[in-house]
Amino acid sequence: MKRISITVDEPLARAFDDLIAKRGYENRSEAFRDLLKKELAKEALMNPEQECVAVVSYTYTHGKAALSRRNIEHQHAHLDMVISSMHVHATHNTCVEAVIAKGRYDKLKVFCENTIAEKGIGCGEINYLPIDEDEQRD
Ligand code: NI
Repeated sequence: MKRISITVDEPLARAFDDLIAKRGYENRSEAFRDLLKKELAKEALMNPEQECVAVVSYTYTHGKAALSRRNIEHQHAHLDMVISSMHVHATHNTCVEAVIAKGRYDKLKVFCENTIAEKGIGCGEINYLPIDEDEQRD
């Protein structure tokens, strides 16, 4: 660990402390580390070749067999990226699926965006997590 200190104005310090309390951080260092990691992850995704894991999640109406079949076909067509998928029967009418895929950001982005653009998908979200096989950051 390396110690760094920063200076901010009073209103920003208060807002930061409010955020820390609201999110349940134990201290400023933990909160600041998370903010910094989030910015570094965003910066990493500026590189289209960045290796990532993506989590694509979406809802759709139960009983849409054609959509289910298209989703499965789409995943089979991208076996090189899809690691896992999960289906949850959220209500009698709503299904939730989460697909985890790994690969280069530019290729993953196309796969993920096409997944949630499929006709019949309710709401969809994509979360990209840059990964670095060589470096470990805590
Ligand atoms: Ni279901």
